[in-house]
Amino acid sequence: MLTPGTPPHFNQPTNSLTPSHSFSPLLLALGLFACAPAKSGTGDSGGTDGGDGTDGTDGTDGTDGTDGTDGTDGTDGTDGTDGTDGTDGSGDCSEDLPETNTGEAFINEYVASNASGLQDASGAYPDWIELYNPSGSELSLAGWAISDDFCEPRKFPFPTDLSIPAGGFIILMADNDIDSTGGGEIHVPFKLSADGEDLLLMAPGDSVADRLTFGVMANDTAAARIPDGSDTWDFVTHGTPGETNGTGR
Ligand SMILES: [Ca+2]
Ligand SMILES: [Ca+2]
Repeated sequence: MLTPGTPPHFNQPTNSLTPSHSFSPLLLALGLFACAPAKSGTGDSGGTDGGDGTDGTDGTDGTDGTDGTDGTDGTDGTDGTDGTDGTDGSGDCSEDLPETNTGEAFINEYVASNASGLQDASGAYPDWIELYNPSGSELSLAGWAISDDFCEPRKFPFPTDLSIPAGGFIILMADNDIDSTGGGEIHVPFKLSADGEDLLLMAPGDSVADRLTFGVMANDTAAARIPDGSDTWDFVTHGTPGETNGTGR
């Protein structure tokens, strides 16, 4: 607390400037300090500029960044499309055929394993099929076909000039050798399996003249309708190719 009329007293540090001048309480309150009064005369010349500072040293390299986090798993793939339906088995193709046979002609006799029976013009022993025409007139086979596969009913379309005599027979060589034409023989593009298979005689259009499915066949044994064209089958050694069944060998 200052007392009016009393010079202010300050506790000065021992190394402070000598108070050879007076202090103004106002200036002190403003934090200003006036030192020696300015003198008259020429001014000192300025000092020379300092030299440029040396460049700072480069900073040290930064430390390597931490490894990134693993990516998230991919989303699951979409489900595959359904497969297409398989084709029908060969056995199911019979359902696509007409239910009844026309009976215009018959698969009358056949051999599926021929070792010493009928010989063809080349001297071979082919499997064979006998067709029978039960009518009293010649039957043209133009537009007809034969097959051992219900799924391929027209595997072998007959030559258009082929016919079966009235009440007669023709023989087909089932040796899968249609290029063999010696002796005027008819060869078809399939053999008969001794383990059994199907036979199909197609009339013109989608008509089925005759059909059958047989099982295991013994060597040199014919399966024959006896009498011709009947529904009764029997087995005959070597059979009667081109002749009425139930007679001959
Ligand atoms: Ca055979
Ligand atoms: Ca016969």
